[in-house]
Amino acid sequence: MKKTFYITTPIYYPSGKFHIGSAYTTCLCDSIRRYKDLEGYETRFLTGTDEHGQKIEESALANNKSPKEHVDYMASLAKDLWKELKITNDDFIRTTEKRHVDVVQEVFEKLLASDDIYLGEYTGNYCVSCESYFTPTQLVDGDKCPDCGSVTKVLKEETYFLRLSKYSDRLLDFIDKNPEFIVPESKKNEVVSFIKSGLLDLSVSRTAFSWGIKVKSNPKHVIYVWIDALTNYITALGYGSDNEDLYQKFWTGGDEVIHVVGKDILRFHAIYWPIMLMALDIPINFRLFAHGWYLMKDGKMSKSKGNVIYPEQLVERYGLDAFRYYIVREIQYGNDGVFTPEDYIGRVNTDLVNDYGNLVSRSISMVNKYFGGTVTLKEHNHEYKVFEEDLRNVAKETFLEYKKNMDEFKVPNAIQNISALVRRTNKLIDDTFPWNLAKDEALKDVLESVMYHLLESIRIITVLYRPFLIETPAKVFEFLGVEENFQGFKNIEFGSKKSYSVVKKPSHLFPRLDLEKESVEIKKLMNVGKPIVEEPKFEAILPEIEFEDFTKLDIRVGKIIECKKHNDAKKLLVSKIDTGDKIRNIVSGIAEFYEPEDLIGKLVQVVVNLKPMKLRGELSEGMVLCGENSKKELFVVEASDELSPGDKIS
Ligand code: ME8
Repeated sequence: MKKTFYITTPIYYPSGKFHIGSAYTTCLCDSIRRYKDLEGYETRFLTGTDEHGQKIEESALANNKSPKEHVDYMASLAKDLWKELKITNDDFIRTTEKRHVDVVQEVFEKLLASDDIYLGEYTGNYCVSCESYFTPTQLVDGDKCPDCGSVTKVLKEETYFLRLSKYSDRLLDFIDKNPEFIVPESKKNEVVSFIKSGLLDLSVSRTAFSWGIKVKSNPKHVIYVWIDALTNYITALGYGSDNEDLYQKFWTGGDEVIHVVGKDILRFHAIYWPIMLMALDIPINFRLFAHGWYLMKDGKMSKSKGNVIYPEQLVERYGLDAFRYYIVREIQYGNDGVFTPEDYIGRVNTDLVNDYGNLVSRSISMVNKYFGGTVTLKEHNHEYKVFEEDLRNVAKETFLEYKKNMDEFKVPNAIQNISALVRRTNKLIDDTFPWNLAKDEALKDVLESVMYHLLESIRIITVLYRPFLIETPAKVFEFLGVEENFQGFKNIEFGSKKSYSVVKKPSHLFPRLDLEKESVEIKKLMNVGKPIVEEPKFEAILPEIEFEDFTKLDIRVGKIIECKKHNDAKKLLVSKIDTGDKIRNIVSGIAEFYEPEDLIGKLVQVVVNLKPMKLRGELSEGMVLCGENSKKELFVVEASDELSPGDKIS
């Protein structure tokens, strides 16, 4: 019987159009799935959308739609995108589907009945965007979310709690006994220290909004979006339904289950999910692979920064395979990666155009030129045999390394293994000078053997590329006349296919890209098109105040004397400002918009009678006034040159 393999992406929030970040996780999973298929596993691949919660409710409102209309539309866009990227998911779960909702309600009731969930009260700063509460020490600038920077709201609500604390020792013990549960190891260590720092019971219901799955026994509560979302991995297999066949096959009786997640949501998957399963008495037989992020040169992708790139744009201009190759190749295992137009074009040109595409086209053209298109494995004892033997050894080693890397989810490393084999194969041409061999009739067998080695190596390379290049392998196999049974791992060994008849005129695989011109084109693509979720244009005017309220503010001219980056917070700058009375230490959240040296010497406006507070460990004795433009960029409000430090502003 075949071993089973079940792989999942996170279910994405359908709050906006998906950028290359979501496409990264999905393409990564699809490549791993395709690899496991080649390995002979029975595979299943799940993706979907996480459609409840306040964030979705608000983005529906911003689009003048009901939440259901909004998620229906967004889920259809997601499905179209995955189709365009030739993602092979077997199922697409939406958390608003009945098959999911019914089971989540039952799961909640089960956890209530076992007293793993209890009713209590919670007060705290809540970030709508991240659907999470934060403690005062976690907040930035007093009330901002440490993850996304949005202003949090203070909420007080009756809420159900999940007893995380009860399970923390069991979870630590589980992680200890299953060292491969979370990879990479560095991410596992983060989780372990988080658990060791003490787990508070988790608030798992909300009363402040209604777009969610209702608690069956107390419908004024909706179920916390993460409890709802995480359950998708088993509801999609039919857990708790009339037909649990898939659940039994791939989960309880399955061999390998892997949840692929971005590092941002590791904690939910590494702590809440296993604890939910323990409480439900369901085996934790999954593993977690947490990957890094695609960043842009100026940090996170965001529409307001004008640095977003969408997968469809790259596919349309450069083809599916170039995109799918780049996206899984560029982020190194365990790290973040930076998307730049130059790297994109450079990677495609180097690996696909120059190395692979060129190898295929020149090999086919030589086989046509010297042998009328047909070559067979030939024995010879010429000195060139050592180069061929070396190539065969490299091919063998490559496959072993590649498999090891793929089994450890080190996709970029596996691709590098293939690239090395491509280079080694190109080198066979440099080592043997076929055009010289062709001049001597006595060396015809040697030349044919060299040609055969080129084609056999291209076949192996192309098999290895199958998880990453979606359309190209079929073309190359057709160019080379490779039958289906030589297109998989079964006959990967060098020498399995003994002869080749190639096509006369292969079509072009990858057109060469003009680095400068195309980099400009990609920059133009960034952030064009109408964003589906419009940014709010004009912030509402606050309610009227009395003149006395205004006079409570003491605003003075200040001169920035020194300025440096905050040691511990990327968004903060720490300045020494002369405000006439003294030199003040002031922390401002403007590091994304200014280099410290740009500010030194500026005359600015400072609120000097704000109660001093500590921001990430730095004392702040006042506030520099800033204006925010529609792109959410901040600029300090400068004071006239006619004014001096300490002059009063009113
Ligand atoms: O968190 N680089 O959904 P989400 C790499 N609904 N990956 C990125 C990325 C980037 N720049 N941006 C997003 C949620 N991702 C929850 C998940 S699962 C039970 C619930 C990928 O739409 C990455 O995998 O915010 C990240 O973890 C995920 O999208 C977050 O997707």
